[in-house]
Amino acid sequence: MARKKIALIGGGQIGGVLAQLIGARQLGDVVLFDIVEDLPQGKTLDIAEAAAVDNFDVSVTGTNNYKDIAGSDLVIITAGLPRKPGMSRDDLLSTNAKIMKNVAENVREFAPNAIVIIISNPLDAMVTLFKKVSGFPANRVMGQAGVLDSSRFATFIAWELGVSVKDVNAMVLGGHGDTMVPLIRYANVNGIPVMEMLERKYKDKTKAKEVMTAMVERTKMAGGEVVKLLKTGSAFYSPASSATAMAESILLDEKRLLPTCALLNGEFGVNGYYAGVPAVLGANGVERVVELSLDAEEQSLFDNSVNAVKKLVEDMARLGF
Ligand code: TXD
Repeated sequence: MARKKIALIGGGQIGGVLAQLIGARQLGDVVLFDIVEDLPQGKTLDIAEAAAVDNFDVSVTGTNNYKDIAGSDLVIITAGLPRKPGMSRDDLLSTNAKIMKNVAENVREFAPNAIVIIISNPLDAMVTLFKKVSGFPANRVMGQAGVLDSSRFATFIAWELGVSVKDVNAMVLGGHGDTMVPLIRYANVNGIPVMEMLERKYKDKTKAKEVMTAMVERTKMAGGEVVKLLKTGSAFYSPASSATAMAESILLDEKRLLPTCALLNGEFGVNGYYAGVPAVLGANGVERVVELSLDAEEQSLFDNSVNAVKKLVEDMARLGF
């Protein structure tokens, strides 16, 4: 079987870690593209020179020419500006929409059969724009946000309960903005509801609720917390890991059920918009969206989050995209 080919569009912070992770895991040959001259060549030379130590022999190369992404099975897009302290993701809309339109035109031309994972912010709008410009079918266009947001939620739960994060299952749905929806009722540690563990720990239902609310709020603001500390950009290790998990599920046809920014076609009561929902990822990309029952409060939080996505898409249309 021929090796898979993975193109990474954007050779900045996340793109660099992605090239390293995907190379080291030998998921396929990696081509890192950026408009900045020499940057992707330099990063990939550095990564390729670690191959002898890390024992991988896929090729990891850099380019400023879209022709080199031809024949890619998977394209992961991080092109665009990251946030600076005090900025919301939505503040990036006009700059990154311009970049995404250009990227989508080139991916459509040079890698027309690829499955595409978008990471650039504001995520839900960028995925919507890529889908519109590329004309690719919905199963081949998705965004990464939920795997990261869920991983952040799971981390805070593990720290709070003093258990390994490996045993925590937690999921965040909705848009990748401040209205995202961490699902409290479904969060568990190897099947044991997190709320029950908190109630036993504190022997007090009100206190348990307060602790959970604090974790939910920290999850929603977790991106901003990192931006504030880094000062010059946003999180990059964890977004790259999260997209790599999605890439692996697609390239190895694992059919993992991962929170994914996918196009909704009536699921969860939403039609024609992208939002974070559980989806099965395999060789055909988003193979299906998995519905689950939400109670009245969860549904209203989800609707609120989807409304934020709708507003963002309207703002983008007003800007001419
Ligand atoms: O979970 C998530 N979805 C995210 C998303 C979590 C954290 C950050 N997320 C967003 O990813 C962030 O807000 C940004 O919009 C993207 C990329 O973040 P990164 O930290 O990697 O930004 P960098 O280091 O600035 O890299 C962006 C690169 C940089 O090298 C530019 O030269 C390049 O994008 N760039 C372009 N590449 C190709 N084509 C065009 N037109 C272009 N313009 C800039």
